[in-house]
Amino acid sequence: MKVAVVGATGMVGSVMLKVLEERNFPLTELIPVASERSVGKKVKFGEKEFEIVGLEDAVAMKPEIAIFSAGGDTSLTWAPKFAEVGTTVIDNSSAWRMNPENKLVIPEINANLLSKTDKIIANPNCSTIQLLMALKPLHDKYNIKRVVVSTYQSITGTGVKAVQQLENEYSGEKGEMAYPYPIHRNALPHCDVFQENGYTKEEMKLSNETKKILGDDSVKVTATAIRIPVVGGHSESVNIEFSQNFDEAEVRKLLSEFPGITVQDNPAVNTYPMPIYAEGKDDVFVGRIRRDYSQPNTLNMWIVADNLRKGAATNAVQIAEYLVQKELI
Ligand code: A2P
Ligand code: 11C
Repeated sequence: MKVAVVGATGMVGSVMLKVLEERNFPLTELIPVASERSVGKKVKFGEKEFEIVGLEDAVAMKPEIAIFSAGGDTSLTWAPKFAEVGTTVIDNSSAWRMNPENKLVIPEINANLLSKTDKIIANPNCSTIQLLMALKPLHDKYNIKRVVVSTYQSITGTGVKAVQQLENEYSGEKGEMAYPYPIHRNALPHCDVFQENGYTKEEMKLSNETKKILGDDSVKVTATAIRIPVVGGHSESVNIEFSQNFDEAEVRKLLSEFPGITVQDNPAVNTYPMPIYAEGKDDVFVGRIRRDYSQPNTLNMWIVADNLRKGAATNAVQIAEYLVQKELI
């Protein structure tokens, strides 16, 4: 497989390279792509170095797969150009996610929807992926009516500029601000831009993408997304109301058996998921599983995952693996 990684120098793109290498993706040629600023520079992949090329040249090289993480505008303009030359694009931006023509895929949940005709496949938002991994087995069994989720999101979701802002604040240096306020010793109830309805775009992604991935518009989600000064991953406090009663032991079993989930839940010895341990791992970690005693048929839990891994790069590479395995390329 000839594979292009668009945004190869970025926060997610560099993890994509790492994940492709770690998982021994059947790659015959790597085409790292970035902006004109980076063309000619080199990136390391395994023992080799590859030269970064521009988008025009990358299209001309007709890769079988292009994995994009270079922002929505780049995806909107360039994904169709790759698709035209026969490349299958897996896009990590929000550009194509809610377009009815494009599949929104978490391989453990709905990769079966994919066919040879899907030329631009969307990777969901990071906070959606980890939420849905935990919701899917429970929805199948008990039918979810409503979810209330509050997120505690890593600054790596914003990109390099945010990581730099936090480092500057630690060291007392002045520099460019990624956020409107300091992030060190702070919590910002503000991820992505505000919309007319008073929610942020990040909060609405959690609601809209959930319905599309579950293929069920009846599942209601209301979200509050918070940015905190953490780098290892996103955390989510989740309250789930089912349309029927559930068995707590069965919930634990369903979660433990779902591929890609690790249950970490033993309050007696202070075992619960935390971003400091999720960092660099591909799994989604679930803990603090307990009945909500304030109303019937309702469950609380805490979900943590590395937003750059399962929330972005790993999920995209898993989609690519599925396409190869099922000979859909
Ligand atoms: P570059 O490093 O040349 O700017 P992040 O999300 O960490 O900010 O990274 C964004 C990624 O997208 C980088 O690899 C960046 O390349 C790339 N990128 C940004 N704008 C473009 C563009 N117009 N064309 C191609 N790649 C782009
Ligand atoms: C964040 N979820 O942490 C974002 C980052 O739609 O892919 C990724 C934005 C997206 O702020």
